Amino acid sequence: MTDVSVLGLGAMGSALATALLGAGRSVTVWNRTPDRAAELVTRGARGAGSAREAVTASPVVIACLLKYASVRDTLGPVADDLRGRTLVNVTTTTPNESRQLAAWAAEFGVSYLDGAIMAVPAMIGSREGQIFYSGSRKAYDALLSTLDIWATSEFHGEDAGRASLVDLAMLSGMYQMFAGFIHGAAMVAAMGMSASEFAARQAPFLSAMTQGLGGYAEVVDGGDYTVPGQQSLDFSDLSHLVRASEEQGVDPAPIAAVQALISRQIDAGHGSEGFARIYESLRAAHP
Ligand code: FVH
Repeated sequence: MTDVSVLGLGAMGSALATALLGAGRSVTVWNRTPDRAAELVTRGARGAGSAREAVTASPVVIACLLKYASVRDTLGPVADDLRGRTLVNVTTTTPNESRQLAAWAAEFGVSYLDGAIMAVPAMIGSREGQIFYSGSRKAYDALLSTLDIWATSEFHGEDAGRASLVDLAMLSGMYQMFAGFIHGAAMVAAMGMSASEFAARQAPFLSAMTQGLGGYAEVVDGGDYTVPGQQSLDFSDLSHLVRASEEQGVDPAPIAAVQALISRQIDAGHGSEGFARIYESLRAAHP
């Protein structure tokens, strides 16, 4: 028996297994493509010849696979072998997929903890990264000293989908920021500014703008978009940004999406209210 089994030795799974070994845990590793286990075995991990062998080698099983389907493909056939063990699934899944995995685990008597990794592999093993967890509180408490080897751990509740929801909401903000930057870079490229020069200007500007998040959050949480001192939707009309993008022959899709949210509220008669009111456009799309 080993302390922990890690299934999936891609970039992240290998980093998790390496950190566990570095902290003195005994680790069994398995990967669909066996070659990827070789380096970890030379570092002291025990290589398993099958997912079943890996699952039965430890009381704690970590799944770090590509996506939901990979988890079902790998663990479905060994469900009975998981009985009585703890499954920590750090594969990125949607909230409902996480809940489905938790329900499936419960059916087979498996204690389930869902993990959402807010770090890149190089950050694993430091407090810099964060991993959100949700699902079994009992499993989280029992495993905390192990989970803390990887990053700063944070428990988000017994609804197994919560960690994933927070993770994906955070990533939504991040990707839209990156897309906004790349859209801006495409606009200024028309006049010969390199993306690197644009990045040097954009980074401190965006960083300063994050100070505004708290103010928007207060308005959204309070639900009153008429609070004085806000930038109104009429003032925030971004048609000129859309036109400027088109003038440069650049697809305005990222900024046009924001403008569509604004227009919907202006058209409904809320132009004098604050920018945060676009929250209502989003809620209307997904009641
Ligand atoms: N890498 C990162 O920065 C991010 C940070 C945030 C969280 N993610 C999530 O972590 C999961 C694993 O990511 P990864 O970086 O390790 O991904 P890969 O290097 O591409 O490795 C994928 C592993 O999954 C195995 N695999 C894929 N499909 C199957 C399957 N049907 N059955 C069994 N195993 C499967 C794959 O095996 P192989 O191709 O080597 O045989 C790799 O071990 C992921 O959810 C990220 O979103 C990482």
